[in-house]
Amino acid sequence: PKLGRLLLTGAAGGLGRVLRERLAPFANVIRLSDIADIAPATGAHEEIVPCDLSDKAAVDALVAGCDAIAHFGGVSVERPFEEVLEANIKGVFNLYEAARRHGVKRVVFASSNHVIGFYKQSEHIDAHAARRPDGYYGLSKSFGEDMAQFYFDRWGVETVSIRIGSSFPEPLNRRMMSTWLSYRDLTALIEKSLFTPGVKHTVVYGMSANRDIWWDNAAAAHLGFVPQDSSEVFRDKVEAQPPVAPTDPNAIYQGGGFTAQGPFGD
Ligand code: NAI
Ligand code: 15L
Repeated sequence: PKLGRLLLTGAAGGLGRVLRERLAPFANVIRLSDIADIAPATGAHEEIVPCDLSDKAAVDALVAGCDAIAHFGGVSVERPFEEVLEANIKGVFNLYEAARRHGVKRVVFASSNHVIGFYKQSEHIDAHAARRPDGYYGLSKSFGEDMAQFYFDRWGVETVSIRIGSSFPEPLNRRMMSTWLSYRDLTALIEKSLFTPGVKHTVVYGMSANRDIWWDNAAAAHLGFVPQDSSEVFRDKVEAQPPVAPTDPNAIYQGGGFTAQGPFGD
């Protein structure tokens, strides 16, 4: 299957720059959007539409004419609430409201492990575990998942919320040996998320086939996502790093150091 026009928000970001190339085969046209500068279009299959996600009218115009949305834009780390509010909370409302108005049927939402970051690394959870956000950023992703559920229940807009672990070229530390998601597996998961029929609102953990995992994807089995990569090939390199103290949040919590951010501004 192939979409007519796919909107990618966050196109100037770390993942956006990767997905710009990798999602291109899934649509005739990929509309690339960000508040930051985006490299110029490389051909007729790309459209560049700058947009601030907190600007409702601009997001409405951005979404018009799109068949599906891969929502990767917004604040991607822990920040003061007021920043998270604009980009992620108002932003996700503006996006879903535009999706409803323009009849967009499918959203892939870049949620995060920080929705459940206060679980211990010794705990194993599935998508139905009560959320335990580890900061304002995690709270905004939790809100985004609720927004997705509401827009499905009320308006039939379907979403796959991918609780991405750590998607980088390689795992950067011991915690990421468990949370790592390769770009290849991320791309495959987005493909499943865009094209699997009847997903309603599905929550899936975005992780590769790592050795020591904390998350159970049984509730998302209908996606048929089977990761191909594993952090294991980087083990020697990661374990050459200095050890992490057992009292360090990076060794205790699934959300690692995000659990120990803030307070901001006092
Ligand atoms: P990033 O920070 O590199 O990219 C996010 C992009 O969103 C940036 O280019 C930024 O300019 C844009 N943005 C920020 N505020 C905006 C606004 N008000 N309007 C429009 N655009 C705005 O982050 P990255 O790593 O590429 O992550 C992409 C998405 O995936 C984010 O939503 C992040 O929360 C999520 N994610 C990423 C993970 C990872 O391991 N890379 C892990 C979990 C979630
Ligand atoms: C995230 O949600 C962030 O966007 C990313 O930069 C990483 O910090 C990742 O989580 C992680 O937990 O490793």
